[in-house]
Amino acid sequence: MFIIGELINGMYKNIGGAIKEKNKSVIQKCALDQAKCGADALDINCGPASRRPVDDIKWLVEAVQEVTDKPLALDSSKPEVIESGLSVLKNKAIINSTTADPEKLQALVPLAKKYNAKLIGLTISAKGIPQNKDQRLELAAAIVAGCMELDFPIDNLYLDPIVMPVNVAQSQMKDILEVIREFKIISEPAPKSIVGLSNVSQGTCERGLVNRTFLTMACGFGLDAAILDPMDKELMNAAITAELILNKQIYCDSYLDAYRKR
Ligand code: THG
Repeated sequence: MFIIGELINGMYKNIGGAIKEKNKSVIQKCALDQAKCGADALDINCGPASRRPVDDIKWLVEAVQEVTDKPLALDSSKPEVIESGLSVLKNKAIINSTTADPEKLQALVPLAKKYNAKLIGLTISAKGIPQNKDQRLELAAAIVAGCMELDFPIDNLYLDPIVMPVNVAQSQMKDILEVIREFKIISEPAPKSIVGLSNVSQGTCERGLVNRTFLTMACGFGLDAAILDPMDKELMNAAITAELILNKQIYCDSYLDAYRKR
């Protein structure tokens, strides 16, 4: 499982405050803490309150890459913000994200090619969030087609079914899980899959339990990557154990430690 740490996000008070006050050490500690807990990459999101996201993302990228060479996932709905982050990025890049809208694909797929970046494609369009499996697959196929037209390597594409909070869209959870498996049959080579995990537990009382249960189930449907809180040790242990059960890690009594030392 490819883990992208979600904690450098201006929606969190400490990070939002650090962006405002240009307090690098808060950001750098957050980057190092997540890497130490097993994050393979770090999401970078200025948050909804940022007045100057084009400048703020540059500052965040520069602060983070002073302390780690982990890949960075530039998280914004605005292509100009993503491009600004890419322009100063030395580490490997992940673009988070495009939608299935032609304007978005035409802006972001060439950028992903130019910077040799991985690309996350949300199965969403200007018409909104899909309400069933067929709509999700249709949007996924449109993203794959858009990437192929522009010669983007499909194995660098991560499709995201958009995880909804279970207390809002309980009847869609099964569709969201099943579509993760069905993404693989859209093309050869197959696109990969990713979820923003914490969405699933928003507004629930048992956030940790809801997160790790959903992640474990999604692993069974072939999930390749997740944006999550890597500081949640029980969650990370569940992810590692799910991979063990799926025969993606070799069993030994100390498999949790062995994974962390890899
Ligand atoms: N897909 C992709 N990228 C994404 C998402 C996705 N990026 C953003 C988000 N979704 C994933 N990251 C988070 C981060 C935090 C929370 C949810 C998802 C979260 N925050 C607390 C809440 O809302 O209750 C607030 C914390 C605070 O304010 O202190 O749950 O789906 N590709």
